[in-house]
Amino acid sequence: REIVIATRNPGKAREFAHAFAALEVAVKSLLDYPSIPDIPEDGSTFADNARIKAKTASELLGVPALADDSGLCVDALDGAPGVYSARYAGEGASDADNNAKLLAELTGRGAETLGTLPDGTRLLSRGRFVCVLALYDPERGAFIEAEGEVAGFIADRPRGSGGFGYDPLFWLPELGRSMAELTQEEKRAISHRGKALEALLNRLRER
Ligand code: ITT
Repeated sequence: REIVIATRNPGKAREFAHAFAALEVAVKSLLDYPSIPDIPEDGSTFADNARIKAKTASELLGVPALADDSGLCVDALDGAPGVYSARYAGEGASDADNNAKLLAELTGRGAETLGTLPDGTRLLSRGRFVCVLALYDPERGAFIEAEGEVAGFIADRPRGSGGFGYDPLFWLPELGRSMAELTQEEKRAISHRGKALEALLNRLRER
């Protein structure tokens, strides 16, 4: 069995490959299909963008496709970067650029410190990661969707080298670690993506 994930984000592709390993499903991503053009994400919600990516990839490849649209919503920034998380510092921005932009925005707004960790790290805002998954089945012409979220704090300096994106700045108070300090298993158990995938698999089992 094989599933195509409609993503070119290597961090996401890695997490899906890990999650599906136990199910003995071979995972491909758009990184395996370089001839497929970049899919314009012009939706205004995570769900819109997930549907656009899943349906477009599915129609181009002629197989079911699963898309993940996700992002970081920061309270002190009124929910930004949200659906713009991947291109917060501009089109084609690196994770490092986006993290630098996030800290600059938070310090620029003079966000008050919500807490200080023993090593001096300051917690600048509450925030949450959101993930919407859309699986498009070309035979039925229908979507199956699921959503997951995880709440935490934005720290004023990075910690850890795992994960991707904003993980080094995302502090999980219950675990006393940043998202980038978790193993793949630990991240899957608590993350927005892990929860959304769990919900999606439950929905598929119900059918
Ligand atoms: P695809 O559209 O090809 O899947 P993308 O990176 O452009 O890749 P999104 O539009 O969904 O995907 O943007 C998601 C961004 O949100 C991602 O680039 C990160 O900056 C951030 N993000 C999402 N999930 C994350 C996670 O688990 N850890 C850290 N940052 C995450």
